[in-house]
Amino acid sequence: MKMWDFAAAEDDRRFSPYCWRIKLALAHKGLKAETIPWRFTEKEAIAVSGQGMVPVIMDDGKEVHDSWAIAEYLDEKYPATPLFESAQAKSLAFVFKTWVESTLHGPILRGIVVDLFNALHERDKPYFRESREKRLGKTLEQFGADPQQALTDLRTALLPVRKQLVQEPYVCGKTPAFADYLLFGAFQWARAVSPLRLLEPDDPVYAWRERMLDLYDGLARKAKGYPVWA
Ligand SMILES: N[C@@H](CCC(=O)N[C@@H](CS)C(=O)NCC(=O)O)C(=O)O
Repeated sequence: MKMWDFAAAEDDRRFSPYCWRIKLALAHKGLKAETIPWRFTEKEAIAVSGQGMVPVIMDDGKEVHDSWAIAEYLDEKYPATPLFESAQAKSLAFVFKTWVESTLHGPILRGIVVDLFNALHERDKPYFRESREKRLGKTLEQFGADPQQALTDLRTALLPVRKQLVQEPYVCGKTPAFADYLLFGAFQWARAVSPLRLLEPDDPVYAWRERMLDLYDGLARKAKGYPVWA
């Protein structure tokens, strides 16, 4: 299996939250993929997918893109160790995915946007600045002007997750599954490019993130990033 995976200036600094979900999902199933470093300005490399975003996977000659579609595909093709235990769990995970993207990605990006920009490959910087400033309606620096407020917003928004994590070790209960990977991707995005301390050590979400970093022989902890919570 091959997977196109977003890289920063260095090939081994992999930061995409959507790609991290899939790397954890593959490890969950004991599947291996060759990850190919990809950048914003390399759209032709994934032209086979008919769109311009990663993750994209190629498995047995079949192309699949979009992290949710890839998770569904993996559970269909490799049903052992499911990412979704039931149809009900999958529906709830879909709601959770939307919550992570609409409620958590924003404050995290406000906290790390300038570090993220600085970490990008030089070739990607003009594209990122132009496309994001158009989308945000302000400069990256204006958007990221108040990282402390971003942290407050993020930690407040994490309340529902925190309530779960004082009861059980994972979002999905006793063992991790796709909803954990959805949430963890957001933290791994920040860790790859920014020293900003997103969580305090007394936060149950912090302890969960430590467990997630250790999963699958430390897959996420071994990845290049900042040891901000050390
Ligand atoms: N809905 C997609 C979103 C993927 C996505 O936004 N990928 C970003 C990387 S984090 C991307 O490839 N962006 C390319 C661009 O903005 O041109 C998924 O879940 O896979």
